[in-house]
Amino acid sequence: MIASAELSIFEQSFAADVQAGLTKAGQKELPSKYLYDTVGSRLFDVITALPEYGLTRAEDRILRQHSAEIVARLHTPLTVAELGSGSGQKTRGLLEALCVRDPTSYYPIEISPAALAMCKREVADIQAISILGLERDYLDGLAEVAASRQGKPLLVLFLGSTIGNFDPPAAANFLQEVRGLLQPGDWLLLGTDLAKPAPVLLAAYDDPIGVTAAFNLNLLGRINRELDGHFDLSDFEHVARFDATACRVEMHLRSNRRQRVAIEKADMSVVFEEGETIWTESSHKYTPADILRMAQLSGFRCEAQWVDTEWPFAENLWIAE
Ligand code: AVJ
Repeated sequence: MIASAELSIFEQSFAADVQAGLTKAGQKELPSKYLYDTVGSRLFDVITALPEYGLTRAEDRILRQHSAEIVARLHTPLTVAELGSGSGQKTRGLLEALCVRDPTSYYPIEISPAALAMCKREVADIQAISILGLERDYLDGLAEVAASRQGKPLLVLFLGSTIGNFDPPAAANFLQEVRGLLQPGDWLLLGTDLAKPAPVLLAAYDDPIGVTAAFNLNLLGRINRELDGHFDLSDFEHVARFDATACRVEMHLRSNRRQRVAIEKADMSVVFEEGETIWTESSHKYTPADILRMAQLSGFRCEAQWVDTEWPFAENLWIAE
């Protein structure tokens, strides 16, 4: 029997992505979306509480301080779709403000079933909300929501600077695809972390109690659990780097010695040299000019922007042209 016959559809694509990333010539890599299994989603929630990781609190402050103004600019009854809802905590206030005005359908789109379940629990008691969670990739989920919008304008939420995980050409391409699913006049509320000094960023992605290290290493743990991998996690180390030219923080996992690791369900074994890394995530940081350029490149007009000054972060309200 061929191995793939025993794998679920999810395992097949996870195995294919692992295989492609770890056999890449030059820099090995793994897609950051696989960081968010049940363990990874919970570790990410702990990261958001760390004093060094100011990003989530900055966005919370913006959404709390300006929710009345944001809602006032969205002047009609809406259907809301959220790309990557996570635990739903950051969205709750905004949904409450919308639902007080009009009954609102909320579609969280989330590939992590654990996060989706948490999100539904978090917003379930809001008056006049109707919730339909979609366990899909972002664009598949958004296409479904767009098809069932019932004549109302769409508000797409893409918060937390998740856009920063795409490199700039992929980000522009992704936003163009989002735009392609929308109609003129639909909205996108986009969270973007802004450039700040390298030491601040490095501390945010390499915290002193090791939560981010655990979050990163869990990716190898997940490969062990779900693909019968044989990684010894004590042979790898979390590394955070700042690339000033690209203005991004990178997370890597560095092999402490030369070693060969088998991954049974990906039908492979891979050699790591001593000091070689697997690149697991990029988090791009933006200038206000970068954000305007992204809007123009992808067919949106920037309607408003709110910036947190304590931890530079911008919430952008874009309108589809
Ligand atoms: C949830 C993708 C925005 O890139 O800052 C946190 C994930 N990685 N610490 C980010 C993350 C390391 C986070 N995003």
